[in-house]
Amino acid sequence: MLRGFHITKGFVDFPDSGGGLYVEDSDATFVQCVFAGNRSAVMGGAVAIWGGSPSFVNCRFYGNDGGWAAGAIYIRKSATPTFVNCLLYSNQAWEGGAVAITTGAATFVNCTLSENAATAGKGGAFLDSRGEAALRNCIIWGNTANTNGTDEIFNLPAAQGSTAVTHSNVKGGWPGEGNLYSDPLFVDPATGDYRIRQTSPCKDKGQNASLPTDVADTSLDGNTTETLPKDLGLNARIHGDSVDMGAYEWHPEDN
Ligand SMILES: [Ca+2]
Ligand SMILES: [Ca+2]
Repeated sequence: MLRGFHITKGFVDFPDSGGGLYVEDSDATFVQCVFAGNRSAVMGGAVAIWGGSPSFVNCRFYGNDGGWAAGAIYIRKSATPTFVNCLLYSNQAWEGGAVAITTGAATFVNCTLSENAATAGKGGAFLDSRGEAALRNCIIWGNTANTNGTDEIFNLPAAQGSTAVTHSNVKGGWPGEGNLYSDPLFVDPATGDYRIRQTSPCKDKGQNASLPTDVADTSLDGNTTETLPKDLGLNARIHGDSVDMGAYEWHPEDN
């Protein structure tokens, strides 16, 4: 387990991928890590995941540039990574502004993806070509793509990429149980503050059953079998009636 690593300003040139980190057939867990300002000429500005089942918990990815595809995270070789309480913003690539999945099955729980950009093609936040992705309790809002109608999520239809979205807030809407299309009311995205305001429609609209166990021990109490107890800000993951959508739980002291 790697806790508290900051991986910044890495670069890989053609034909390599993963500007900050290349993870091959690994089940490593990355906790409270920051990936910022990394760059790839081809695929995966921050991280390339080739096989394996790595986990990223309470990690932030911003300002990464993937080159051709995957501004932050590139997934292939049937990898099955998991992302929990992660924030991905202001990443860019020609296609797949934050994430591109060639093959594999990625799971995102309580992640926030915003202001990512596909500068020359499709999928402002997600580009899923032949993989499967499950997005639960997520906020996917305000990403942009050069191709009309693919600002947030794009599945390559002919290749049967499939992104299953539930209990999430997606700008423009997306089919799936419990999904919303309503401004999440971030506190101050201009300064990277993607907490939600008291009046946010995302409050209490996640599904508690989607929360994983605390494998990364975000609470640092030695208990890794309890239900995820912390959010990205290390505040209680559930406040009020139910878990919120997104990486941060709303708390009265927030705003
Ligand atoms: Ca709540
Ligand atoms: Ca714990």
